[in-house]
Amino acid sequence: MIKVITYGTFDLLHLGHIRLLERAKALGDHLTVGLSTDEFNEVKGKKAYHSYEDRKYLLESIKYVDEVIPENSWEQKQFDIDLKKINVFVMGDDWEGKFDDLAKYCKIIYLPRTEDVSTTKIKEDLKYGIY
Ligand code: C2G
Repeated sequence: MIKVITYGTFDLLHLGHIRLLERAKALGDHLTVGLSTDEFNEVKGKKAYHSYEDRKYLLESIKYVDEVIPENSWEQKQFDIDLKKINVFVMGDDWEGKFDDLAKYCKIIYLPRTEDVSTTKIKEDLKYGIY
């Protein structure tokens, strides 16, 4: 069984998130998502609209997602990969190169981001009535 993992905040779930999860799952048989906790989002300089519990519930409702675990730190990835015997680590290519150090533990794949959609863009468009 090929096990895949990816990480993120996945706030205001949108097409870009779903397409990332779909492509990540297609790379194996099992997809784990490391979901940024509200506390870790502070470290990342992000404030999610939905709580961790709600973002977790939403992700668990997606057919491509097999498991959701908390992402509490930048450093946990190697331990998650080791503990869960992950074969493939996937991120959108806005992270291109940033996690290459994990190549000693598993395959690293950066997937092209989906154009013209982001949580930030959704918030901005709603704020200025652009929709
Ligand atoms: N994504 C995408 N296309 C978009 C928007 C996002 O492919 N239009 C991808 C991102 O590249 C990322 C995933 O969807 O792989 C989740 O996006 P975010 O929730 O913004 O993740 P981020 O805050 O970048 O957290 O340790 C890693 C971090 O937790 C990543």
